[in-house]
Amino acid sequence: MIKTANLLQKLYQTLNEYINSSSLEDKLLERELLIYIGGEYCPKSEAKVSVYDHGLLYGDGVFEGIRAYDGVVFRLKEHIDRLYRSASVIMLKIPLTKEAMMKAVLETLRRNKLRDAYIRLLVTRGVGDLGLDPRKCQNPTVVIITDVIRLHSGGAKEKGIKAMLVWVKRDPVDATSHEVKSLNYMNSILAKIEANIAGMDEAICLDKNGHISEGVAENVFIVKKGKIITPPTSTGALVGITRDVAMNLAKKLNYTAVESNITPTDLFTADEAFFTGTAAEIIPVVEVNRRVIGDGKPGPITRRLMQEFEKVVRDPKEGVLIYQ
Ligand code: PXG
Repeated sequence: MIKTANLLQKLYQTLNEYINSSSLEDKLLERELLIYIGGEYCPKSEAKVSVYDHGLLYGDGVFEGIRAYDGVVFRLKEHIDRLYRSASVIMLKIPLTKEAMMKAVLETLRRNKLRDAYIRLLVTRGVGDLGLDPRKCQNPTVVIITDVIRLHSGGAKEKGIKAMLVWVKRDPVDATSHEVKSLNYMNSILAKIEANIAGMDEAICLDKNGHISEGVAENVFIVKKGKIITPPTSTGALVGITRDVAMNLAKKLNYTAVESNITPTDLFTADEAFFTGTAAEIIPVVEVNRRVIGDGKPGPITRRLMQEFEKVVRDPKEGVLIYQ
């Protein structure tokens, strides 16, 4: 009897310890997320698209990666605008108005009771036949995934990361340009594989003229003599929303921030370097192809921008509130 009571008490204690130690993120994951697919909200395990969908067969579609911070979807309007711009370039007619799309994103977040989230919004060409002719696809598929955000591990923000210029050239602007945020990410994946096998944290791609273009899912910045520089989108880089935020913050803090071509030598000899992106936020780059950038630590201007960025992403004026 006493033995059982002791055992029960021990069990209760262990359970309590587990509940207290598991992060909010883990707890959230214990219930099944709902995914929006074509107007329906499906449990994650049932959320499926056809194997005849040209998004799967050909990477034919567009997407956005968006984040919500403390109940504010940061720059939602800008992400929606970019999604529709990308769709218009590939002549994909999204079957929702921008307003309806925005509402669907917010509703998906609410149904999942999320305040801090990573949102993946995608529109594929839809179901067609096995040929690639997009005219066969009459109904584009809209998918909205809202999930908990997994943060970078290993102190990347504090220590900075190591990047590598790789042999994979950024797709040029007269090809499958990353100016369009399409579902075709093979260019980035090839670059990422090179960084992975070299044991580096991230890859940087050059354009076909040898200028720095961008990372696999991040824009690149350097700081030289107090001036902040990022490559123009003519190098094939995405018109990054975080890139735009960083440029605006830099100007607000009275730094000179310009778009200009960057050579590998410019990057190797920069005082500071950093990446920007929705998932990466602002992340210092302290080494490129084993050349140490500055003193090998996140630089003062990068750190200043990171501090301001932390504030701006939570500002309700910079996004849309999930819960009114
Ligand atoms: N360049 C490319 C090629 C990208 O895909 C960025 C730059 C940064 O853009 P934003 O607008 O996010 O500042 C991206 C971002 C992820 C992820 O999980 C992000 C992207 C694509 C795939 C995954 O962060 N796009």
